[in-house]
Amino acid sequence: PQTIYLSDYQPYPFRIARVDLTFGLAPRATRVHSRIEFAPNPARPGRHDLFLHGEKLRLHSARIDGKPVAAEAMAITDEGLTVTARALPDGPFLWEAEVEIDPEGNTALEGLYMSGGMYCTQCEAEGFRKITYYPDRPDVMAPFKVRIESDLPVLLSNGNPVAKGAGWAEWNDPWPKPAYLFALVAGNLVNLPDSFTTRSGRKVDLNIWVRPGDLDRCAFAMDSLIRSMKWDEDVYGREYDLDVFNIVAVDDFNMGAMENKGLNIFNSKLVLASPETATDLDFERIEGVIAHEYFHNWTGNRITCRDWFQLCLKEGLTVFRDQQFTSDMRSGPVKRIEDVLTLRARQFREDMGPLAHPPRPDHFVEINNFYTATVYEKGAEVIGMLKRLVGDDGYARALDLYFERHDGEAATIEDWLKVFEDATGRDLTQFRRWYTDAGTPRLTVAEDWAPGAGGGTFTLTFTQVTPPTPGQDIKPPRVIPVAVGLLNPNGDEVVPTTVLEMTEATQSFAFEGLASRPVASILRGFSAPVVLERAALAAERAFLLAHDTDPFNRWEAGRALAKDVLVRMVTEDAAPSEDYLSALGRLLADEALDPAFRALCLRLPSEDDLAQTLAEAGRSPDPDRIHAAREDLARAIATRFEGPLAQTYEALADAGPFSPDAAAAGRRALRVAALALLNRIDGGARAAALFERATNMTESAAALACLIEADRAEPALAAFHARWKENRLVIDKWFMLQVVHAAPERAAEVAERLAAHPDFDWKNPNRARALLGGLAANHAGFHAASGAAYRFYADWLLRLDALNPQIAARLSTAFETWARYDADRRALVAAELERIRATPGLSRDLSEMTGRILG
Ligand code: BAL
Ligand code: ZN
Repeated sequence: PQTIYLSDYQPYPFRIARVDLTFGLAPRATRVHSRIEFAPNPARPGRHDLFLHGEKLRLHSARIDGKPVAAEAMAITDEGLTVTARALPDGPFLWEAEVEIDPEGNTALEGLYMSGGMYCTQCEAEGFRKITYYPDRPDVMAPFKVRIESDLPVLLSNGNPVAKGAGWAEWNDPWPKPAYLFALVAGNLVNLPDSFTTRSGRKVDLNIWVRPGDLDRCAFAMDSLIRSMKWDEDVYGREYDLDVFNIVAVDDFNMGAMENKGLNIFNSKLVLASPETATDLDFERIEGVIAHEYFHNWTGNRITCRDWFQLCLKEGLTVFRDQQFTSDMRSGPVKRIEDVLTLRARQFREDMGPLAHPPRPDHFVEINNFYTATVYEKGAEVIGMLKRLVGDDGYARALDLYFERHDGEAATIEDWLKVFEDATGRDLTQFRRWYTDAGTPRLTVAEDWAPGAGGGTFTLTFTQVTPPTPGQDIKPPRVIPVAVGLLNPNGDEVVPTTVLEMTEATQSFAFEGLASRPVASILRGFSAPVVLERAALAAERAFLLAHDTDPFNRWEAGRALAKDVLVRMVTEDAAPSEDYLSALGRLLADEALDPAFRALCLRLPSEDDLAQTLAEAGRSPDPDRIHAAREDLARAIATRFEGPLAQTYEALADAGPFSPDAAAAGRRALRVAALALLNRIDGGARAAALFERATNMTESAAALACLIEADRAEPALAAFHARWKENRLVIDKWFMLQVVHAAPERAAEVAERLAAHPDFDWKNPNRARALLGGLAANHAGFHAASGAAYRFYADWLLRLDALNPQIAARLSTAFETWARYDADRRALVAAELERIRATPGLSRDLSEMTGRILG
């Protein structure tokens, strides 16, 4: 397959003044009639062939200015259609084509496809070319008019409704957009209506469209949408720009959701929620993703990307904005900790393996393989650093300038950085490396204390090194904002948070006039996405856990203690340290702390995180020992603190009506965290009782997970299945929990048994992800020495690839860490990856991924 390079970018030779599409919907033979008004693009002078992308299309007719295009003037390949320049008029011309497509046969869920009897589209990144011939690239923007002909009752597309009648509807989207934002939905749907009046007085009709049985689970998503619209006005001054905003929930969807102009399409998992069916985490994700897709209206749609290399321009910024929104809606510190946990679990893991790439890659084979944690989460971190460096006012000025200067355009990372330079006067040449260089910098710190008559001087010396990543051996130093605060030995803050700007490979920063040697709190709020290597004593970490005024670093100190303990348990058979246990005990007893924060402190580092830490220290991680050590530590905590944990668990029993708000969710999080620890010593007794009584899914799922771990879940699993068999989203949880919490030695066998279950509808991406993603998340189970899980997983990747390459390629990242492990495991994984790679007919998606993972 062909590699596409950023350096090859050239503007498209034509502009489009307007697009008119008519769809005659039929499951196996949908007719798409297109009328596209082209004109030469002055940015590409001279005469050019007309190239239109198109895949899996049956062309019935093609005309230019009303005349059929002669066969000899047109060439059609698997990728598209070319009309020779000689056959084109000099100036503007009208292209008309009629094609036929097969939505029902479209199992890749890209382009126009069917899900449970409804028509739906997914065009990002390159799905529109499966709908009709078109320059399917984000820098070609045009207003679209759409007519849909179908007997289905609800017919939706982008923009505003124009007219409708029996069997047809017309939509007009006045805002020029790239084809990836096109959407069409047709189905037997019902809606939850509401409205929002923008600050300039535009009344916007809001609708969430779902299948008839799902209407009672849309209220939280609607509430989240209204809060998002208000927040974007209040915080970014961004107003909505159409008369309607529609959201549709669909069961079969490759992504989480999609920001199509005026018609967002969502995986039903990220819309539907009720206390009985959705966990608190589901509620939080729904709120965040509804906001994310809505925020794209300005950061993504009004200002889009020039080419797909610029994906993080819209995704990094929109993730950053949705993180800010969640912080404002909930708890800022808790959100920051959750985001860093995700970043480390997904992006650091990616950055330290064979799939490492910069937030702005410079080449790809299949763009769908670059919807990654690096583009999204690291892209957001980079914006957080920019904001820290230029300050809140500078950030606000830069964003205003960005919206003013680039509205209606397809922009680049260079454009983005230029608005910051112009708005703040700062030179961002060095900062740009965060976008172009892959890899996670490692920051080591040395401390020096020099007492003096007029007060002592405390010096921090930092050294940054970024390990090589594929294709990038040399990494020049980056700008790293390091937020630091100093505490005196009593725990009082003597130097408040100060941002040190590191620009060199090694650099020192001195704090003078201090009465006594301070304790440094470094990288407060996780001010840069780096690995901080600090040889701190356990007592110092315990001190920070008790006294740090920065909540993130307080949590981080506890995390570092837990990790140190676990690493020593794995490598030296050490017992859990007293420093850690007593610090944890104090924290558990501190009623002044937010329960959500305490819940996060009780959560032990994951097995994958420990494996990564050991690998970085040059040791080959043993998944069984890691699993055993983590279990031992959990048991030791439960034994030591049985009384306080039991008291916490009882005291936090839900009283009164359910609320999905952050405070109530935090109390449930702490309660189930206590339960998970106690489960190690009560044989599942509390979980069994809770499972019977639980009135919300957070507790119900937590109890079920505990029962599976205690190996007494059979009746509960049967009851859960019987109760929820009609609810696909809840049954996804039933599949996932069984695999994630299976004993490692049985994980592959459990997955195999579940794959044979009649409810394992593997063509549904959520179901496939529940089972296979669940297996990959069971660290010791996935890496069982027998290789059974590797084999099972590879078999399913191949099976899925034939149907839905995007899903198979995404799931293949489970193998990205293979080089960490011992020679036997490496040989087993390599054999599976080679087997996949050698399979005839493999998709471009999976073949690129297996090639990159193998290296
Ligand atoms: N643009 C793809 C889905 C999302 O990031 O919102
Ligand atoms: Zn997005």
